[in-house]
Amino acid sequence: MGSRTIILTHSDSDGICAGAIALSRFRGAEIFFTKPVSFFDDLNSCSEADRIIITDIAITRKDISALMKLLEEKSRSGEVLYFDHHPVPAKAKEKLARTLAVYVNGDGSASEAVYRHFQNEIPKERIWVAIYGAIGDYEERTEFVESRLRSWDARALYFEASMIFLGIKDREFDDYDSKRSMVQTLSEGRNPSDIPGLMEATRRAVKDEFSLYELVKKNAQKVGDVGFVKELYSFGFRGPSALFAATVTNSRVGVAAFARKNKLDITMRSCDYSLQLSSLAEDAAEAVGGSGGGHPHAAGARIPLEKFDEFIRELNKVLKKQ
Ligand SMILES: [Mn+2]
Repeated sequence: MGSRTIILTHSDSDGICAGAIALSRFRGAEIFFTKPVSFFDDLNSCSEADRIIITDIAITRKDISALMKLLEEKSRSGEVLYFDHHPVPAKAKEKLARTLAVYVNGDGSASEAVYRHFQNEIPKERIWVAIYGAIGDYEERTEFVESRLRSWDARALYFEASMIFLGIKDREFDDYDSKRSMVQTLSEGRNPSDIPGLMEATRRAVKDEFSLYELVKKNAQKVGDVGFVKELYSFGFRGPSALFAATVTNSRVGVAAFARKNKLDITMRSCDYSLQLSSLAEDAAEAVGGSGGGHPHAAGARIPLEKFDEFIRELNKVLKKQ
């Protein structure tokens, strides 16, 4: 019996690529997808693993103490390697660095972090996968990725990368089994364009995105410096919906809102990269009794259903301060 390695990763394109790079290093590892809300349970069910590799999974504020305990417990019975790029309080970061075999949480994509860690133990061409993951998360402008991009035909790499982040928006590839086989393919050094059907799926997704733009153009509204759309289109296109809402209304911030049960799910984007969207989302959401966060250029919030107008007002208020 060999040793058992489990890779827990996010199912977006950065997560898929980060998982594939880890799998290049630990051939035969088992791949599981998770997300922040189910991270605790999924990690908890990783039993009898000699090694657990976690990539691109954020720790939510709410679960932090329980997760810290669980990570500690898991690292007593095996090796835990954790690569992420989502914000974590400094104290927790220090503790994780002391407790886990490897803890990396820095700038850039999770794919970059995993690649940098294993680069001397995997084929040199795996940098392509790191670049695809970085592009998928809008994180290719780091010094490391930019310098590596110069060694290859960047345009060809962008073409391949788009087949991951657009392809998984299509129904044929949005399930965990398809994504798992994508991880496998990438880990073996083959490209997204080698995956049967993915090119056609990408073409469908990009067509959907352009028709979404037309829809947003017809439906977007503007209050102050915020453009928004409500209940437009399906999952997978929230980011573009929000961004187009800003673009077509010529606003600094774009919002896409979707009702989910008794809450409103808010996605926020901006073309103004000097804004810290995550703190805008957090402040405006907390002012109306919700919660928010994310990345500086891609953020979200969840607020009470009837608080949308108030949220937009608060958003304009905090926007004036930035
Ligand atoms: Mn991710």
